[in-house]
Amino acid sequence: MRIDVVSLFPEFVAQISAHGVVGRAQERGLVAIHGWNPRDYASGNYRRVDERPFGGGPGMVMLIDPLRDCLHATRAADPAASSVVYLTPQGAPLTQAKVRELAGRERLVLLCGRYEGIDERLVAAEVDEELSIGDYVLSGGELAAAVVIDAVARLQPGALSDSESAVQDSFETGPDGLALLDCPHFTRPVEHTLGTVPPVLLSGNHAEIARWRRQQALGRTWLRRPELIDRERLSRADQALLDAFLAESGATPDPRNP
Ligand code: 9WO
Repeated sequence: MRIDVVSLFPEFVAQISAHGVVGRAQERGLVAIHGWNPRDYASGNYRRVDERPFGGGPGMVMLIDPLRDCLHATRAADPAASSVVYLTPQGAPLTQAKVRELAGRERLVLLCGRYEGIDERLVAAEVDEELSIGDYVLSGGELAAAVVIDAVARLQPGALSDSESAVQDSFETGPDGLALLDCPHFTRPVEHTLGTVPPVLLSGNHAEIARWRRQQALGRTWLRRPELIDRERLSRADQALLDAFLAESGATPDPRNP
């Protein structure tokens, strides 16, 4: 997969993506990240990329032409079709389902804005979709682009050392189509002043351990993100696990109506 990043700070995104799973995925040739700077496509002595907004108000707006020439250059650099994704709080929410869809594409162009944003005519003419990583304002799209790159790169076949681990993570969907939060994790020592490890994890009984983890995942999802669970759609076994969890924890049966 090829990912082009259009940004006034392309090296910033490349730097974040040089480590860990994404760095390894690049070394293995599973993803190639290319940075592009619209300033290189700006004209005049000052190489301006921004101007004051029509209608007044604070801040600056990114000019159409340097961005357009830069985007056209990214397109010309590779024959594979590419969709242009603009990272903005006005975009559709990024979900794991969306990440899976993006990860299956041959090419992505991630467009990062700075200042107050990009001239809307450039967005209308060149952007295929707008994505948001959450309801907060950053100082630019670069960190959001790094989030997209990380989420997408780790799904490339061969990116993770244990091919199972991607499937087990929070928000990865199980065979029943249900997305649950992750269960808690523990490592040595067994006894610590902060507490002891749940005995079931030391039992060596893999069926019991799997059951406990499933129960913890169901319970925390129910308590923390009830909107992720449609109780009616749970299997009988899962309903029983959840009921036992709630009985044991003394939690309110329905966090939506406490
Ligand atoms: C600034 C602002 C200030 C007050 C009210 C609303 C506001 N929106 C913005 C804004 O969109 N600024 C952007 C800065 C311009 C485009 C790039 N920037 C950006 C991208 N900030 N935050 C993101 C972003 C991208 C994806 N997901 C979450 C946030």
